[in-house]
Amino acid sequence: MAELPVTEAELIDRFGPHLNVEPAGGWNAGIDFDREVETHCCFCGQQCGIKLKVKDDKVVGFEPWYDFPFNEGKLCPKGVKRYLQNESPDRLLDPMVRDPGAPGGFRAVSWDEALDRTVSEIQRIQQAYGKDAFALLSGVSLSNEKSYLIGKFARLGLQTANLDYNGRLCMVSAGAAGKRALGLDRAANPWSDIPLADVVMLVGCNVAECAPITTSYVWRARDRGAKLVVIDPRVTPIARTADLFLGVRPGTDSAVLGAMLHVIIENDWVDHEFVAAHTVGFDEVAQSVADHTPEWAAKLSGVPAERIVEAARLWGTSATGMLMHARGIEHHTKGVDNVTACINLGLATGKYGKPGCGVTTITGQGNGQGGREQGHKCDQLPGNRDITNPEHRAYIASVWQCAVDEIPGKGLTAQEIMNAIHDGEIKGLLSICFNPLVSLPETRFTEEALDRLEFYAAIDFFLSESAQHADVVLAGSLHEEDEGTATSSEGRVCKLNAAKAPPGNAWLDWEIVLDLARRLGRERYFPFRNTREMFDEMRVASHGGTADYYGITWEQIEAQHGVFWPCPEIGHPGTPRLFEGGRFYHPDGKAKFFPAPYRPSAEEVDDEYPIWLTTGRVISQYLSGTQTRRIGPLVEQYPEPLCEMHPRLAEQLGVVTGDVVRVTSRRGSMDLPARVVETIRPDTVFIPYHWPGRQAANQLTQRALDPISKIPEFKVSAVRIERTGEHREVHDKRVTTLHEERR
Ligand SMILES: Nc1nc2c(c(=O)[nH]1)N[C@H]1C(S)=C(S)[C@@H](COP(=O)(O)OP(=O)(O)OC[C@H]3O[C@@H](n4cnc5c(=O)[nH]c(N)nc54)[C@H](O)[C@@H]3O)O[C@H]1N2
Ligand SMILES: Nc1nc2c(c(=O)[nH]1)N[C@H]1C(S)=C(S)[C@@H](COP(=O)(O)OP(=O)(O)OC[C@H]3O[C@@H](n4cnc5c(=O)[nH]c(N)nc54)[C@H](O)[C@@H]3O)O[C@H]1N2
Ligand code: SF4
Ligand SMILES: [Mo]
Repeated sequence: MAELPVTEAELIDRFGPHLNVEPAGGWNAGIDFDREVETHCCFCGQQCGIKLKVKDDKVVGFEPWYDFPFNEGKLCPKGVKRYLQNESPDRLLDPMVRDPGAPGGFRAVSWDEALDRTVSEIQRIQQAYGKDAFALLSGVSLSNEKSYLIGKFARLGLQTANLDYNGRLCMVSAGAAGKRALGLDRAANPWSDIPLADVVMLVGCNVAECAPITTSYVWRARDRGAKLVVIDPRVTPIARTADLFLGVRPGTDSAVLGAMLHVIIENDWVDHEFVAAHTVGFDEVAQSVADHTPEWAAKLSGVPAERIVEAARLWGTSATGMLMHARGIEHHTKGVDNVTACINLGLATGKYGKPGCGVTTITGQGNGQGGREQGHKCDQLPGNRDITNPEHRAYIASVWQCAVDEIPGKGLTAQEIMNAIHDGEIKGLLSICFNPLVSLPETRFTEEALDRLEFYAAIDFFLSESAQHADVVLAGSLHEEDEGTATSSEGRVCKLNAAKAPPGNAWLDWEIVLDLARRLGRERYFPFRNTREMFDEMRVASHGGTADYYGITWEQIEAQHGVFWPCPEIGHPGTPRLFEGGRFYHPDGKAKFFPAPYRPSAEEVDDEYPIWLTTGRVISQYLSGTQTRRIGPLVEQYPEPLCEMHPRLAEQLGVVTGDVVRVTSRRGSMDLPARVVETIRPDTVFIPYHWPGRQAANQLTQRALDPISKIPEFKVSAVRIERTGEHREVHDKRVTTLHEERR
């Protein structure tokens, strides 16, 4: 392979997250602080342990927390710089109401005015149009306790069915497939299993940039001689060190994964004993891939048939193996099928419930795992219970001490809520920890919808792009200002500790929610005085559900450096590895195969829109960027979106790095500089999505949803690209690093 640019992520990939190298004089050199607080990173689902240094009720720095076993002091650039968001001049210090006459369009008001206004609008809208005409959109950067509180607040405070969360854009395909096949939705393994695998297969996950600490686990496996297989349209940093790379065309994974199963069956690499003892439905799945030959899959996916056969051989013949996937295969109208195809590979070869064996999603947001278990979703009650199941409803009603029929039924999912707002069926919205204007597909549609709301209130600590469309903005709390728990990608429940109090007139998020409940006259359901009391009720509410937290105490979490759920009794040590002994979580103890044959994506390329677009992330920016676009050193590293394209496509278009191109889909168009790289398929371009407005990748994406999980198809759009004639220096540290390297 040709010499490739050296990126920050690649450095991490080569040397391990290297920022735990203690500077001369020690971490504390030059930083004056009063105390250190052991807590976790506010960003991704790795939930790295970190110590925050505090001086005069301000977070002034950090120090690696070497004793926390998951990351052993390692941090990625976002973790290192997170403390800088604390003193941002943009921090909201007061509640605000829209006032076109005021500078910035908002005027600071008292909490009484902001909350009374919000409650009177909720009541007006619900009286005029029905309870469900007021919706709540939430997010899983929130702790388990807040997720639990929001779920209960929607059902018993607002009394609306229409509650959903930003994990709908993230984890739901994996969750639905896991629950359906295995009876439980959690990573199958602790990460300490990765180094025990003989083959590590990474499918649609940019580990080095999006789950950076996972890199060191993969490398430890490789140091033991494990083979690394990567399936991705881009040669991501970790893929550059792979033994086998399958450069799949976006949207064709189920063809490739199905063909791998076809090869495994053809060569009889199936673990018949495991399949017979612990699964049902294998024959139907075998039938469904009978025509998925490697040659057929090669035509669709552009991956040479030999590589598909080789990947199948590595997976099918090695004694141990871990398959890890993320949004690359989940952000599709067949996201659930893609995950199911991965699970089928694991079940067919008996790679579950043993050291170094498992098929596992890598969660995204900080509490992407815990937040999807505590009754935060439109179809769910705490403990990952089903809101339509009468027994589950009765149990939760007993915990909440309400009548069963006080709990509303299943509501709309996040994108469906936005569609209903656009249609005028939902008239009011409260959002917390969600920036839909940047993160939902088809930006123009979302903006139209937000402007049609009769009333919109947002709880945030920054005036996000969505909050700019709100009538009332409620100044909430940063991660480091509250305590609670969050559950990492591994399924490890971690303890978050408060480092400081919210500044100015900002409140803790949960104080805002409790006050709204009180003003709505529903305080009898919300007697909580602190986070601990919410945690304790949540434990009981989760008891007997598949996501059982009952036995977990804060003290045990701190003593053990995290507890893996399920943990059904006090004194139980937790469950790091799931499915041991081939025991799955369906009533019969067996896993279920489901057919997942290939079907096309919602949109195909044609003469007018001949190029595939896929979207995703870069290491230094986080999600809709509200936080990381306010942290100088991270902005400097990757200040604006760039359109990654292969030299062959660039040549066809007559484009070099820095030339501004116009990328147009059936939804809209955007202008942005090209970045020419050899690390992407020539028929595909990649745009990171962390920016708003005219820089938003979601101007181009579509609202097509997976029929089961209702996740949008962020990973496949058809576009055309033209030069605009403009050229700009692109300020991408990675490109600069390349020049410096070559000098
Ligand atoms: N730096 C950073 N880290 C993050 C985040 C962040 O915003 N920034 N966000 C966090 C969150 S919430 C999430 S969900 C995770 C996401 O983590 P990932 O899923 O790893 O990240 P993405 O960039 O969305 O997509 C991953 C890869 O999928 C590939 N891909 C695109 N289309 C396809 C396809 O059709 N098939 C296959 N096989 N691959 C495809 C892309 O090329 C990309 O390399 O990251 C978490 N960590
Ligand atoms: N095109 C494209 N679009 C995508 C994706 C993609 O790959 N491509 N990925 C999707 C994925 S996986 C995800 S997870 C979504 C994420 O999409 P969002 O959830 O909309 O993104 P965030 O940036 O996390 O927005 C959260 C908002 O909550 C605020 N916030 C953060 N923490 C807290 C807190 O503790 N309390 C309060 N009150 N507010 C808080 C932040 O300031 C921010 O304004 O985007 C999705 N959109
Ligand atoms: S963003 Fe993720 S990998 Fe980076 S330090 Fe935070 S938790 Fe760790
Ligand atoms: Mo995500």
